[in-house]
Amino acid sequence: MEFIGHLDLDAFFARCEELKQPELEGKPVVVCVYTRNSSSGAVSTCNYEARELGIGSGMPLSEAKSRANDETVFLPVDRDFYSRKSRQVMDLLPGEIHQTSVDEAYFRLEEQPVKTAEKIKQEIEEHGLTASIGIAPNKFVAKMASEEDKPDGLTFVEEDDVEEFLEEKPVGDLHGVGSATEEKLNSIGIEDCSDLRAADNAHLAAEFGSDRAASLKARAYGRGSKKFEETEQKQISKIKTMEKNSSNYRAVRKELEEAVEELWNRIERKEKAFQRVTVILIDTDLQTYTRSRKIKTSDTHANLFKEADKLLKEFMEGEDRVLRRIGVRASDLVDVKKQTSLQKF
Ligand code: TTP
Ligand code: MG
Repeated sequence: MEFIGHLDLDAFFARCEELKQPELEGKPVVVCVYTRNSSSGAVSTCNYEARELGIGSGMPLSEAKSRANDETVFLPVDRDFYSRKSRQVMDLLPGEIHQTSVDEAYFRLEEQPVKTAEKIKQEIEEHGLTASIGIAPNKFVAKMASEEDKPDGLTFVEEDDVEEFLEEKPVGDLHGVGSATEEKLNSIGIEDCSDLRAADNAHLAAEFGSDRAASLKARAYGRGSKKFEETEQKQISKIKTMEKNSSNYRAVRKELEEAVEELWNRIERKEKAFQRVTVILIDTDLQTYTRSRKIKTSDTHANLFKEADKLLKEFMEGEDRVLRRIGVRASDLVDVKKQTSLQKF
């Protein structure tokens, strides 16, 4: 049975700031988008300590300041840092992922979904972050499940439990139900999913049209798509923990070979060619290093390994690091079919 996982990092930007400045931990931290100067703007996000003071995403800075205590720290967003952390986390997810924002992604889970998700959470913690993961038979229930037990949550909703999981959820929590639909539903006495299930079909259809009425009902029962959006994937990576920590090029190269092998399987299945190869190296202090090179469009396993190996060698010659994890990324992907037709010209 295949499940969908949905990952959402906890208080993401704020947690990143705590990682940059560990002395902030324990204090309320508010990350802000400033408009003109340090007195006007809005809250992007804040940590859980700040949420206890009633501060939250989207709040005007002036209001956040009025709720803050002496310990509260206000900081500007540092998108580059967050993107780097995000990349590290997304690389930990298995297989093809559908990333929907800097801190959210869907991924597939097959055998032992809970165990796999626990392992992913653990690996994320090694990067100093915590995540909430929802597992369900489809995407929209998975997303709701990841919200269920934030922060640091793991919620598994099996097929047979979907209806019960949704029963008392307000209709506004359902994917595809915006505030206008929510208001309209509320105005005819439909507050939660069990109300929506019980609603008279003709009545619903009269309000929303028959297609929309049917899709709302389906949502109330937890029926939804498993399909990953057909967004064009621009990169694929594979990172693995090595059998043993090592600073020896030969030993690391063997591990790299395995990572390349796994990555190659996925690239080949997708019929992609790549134009950039990156190696990702994580040492025993969990520092991440990347070495990357743009190459001529290529679609062979041999080239992928050759380029990755070169990058690894250069890194190992230049840096004396004991490595713990190793990864490889192929990016600037193009369709093999398109590429060959281009070459004809
Ligand atoms: P969220 O996942 O919504 O928020 P979060 O990760 O901070 O907190 P939670 O533990 O509830 O998941 O959004 C991810 C990041 O997007 C967040 O860290 C900051 C940014 N963001 C904004 O800039 N403005 C907003 O209004 C929201 C909601 C988020
Ligand atoms: Mg989040």
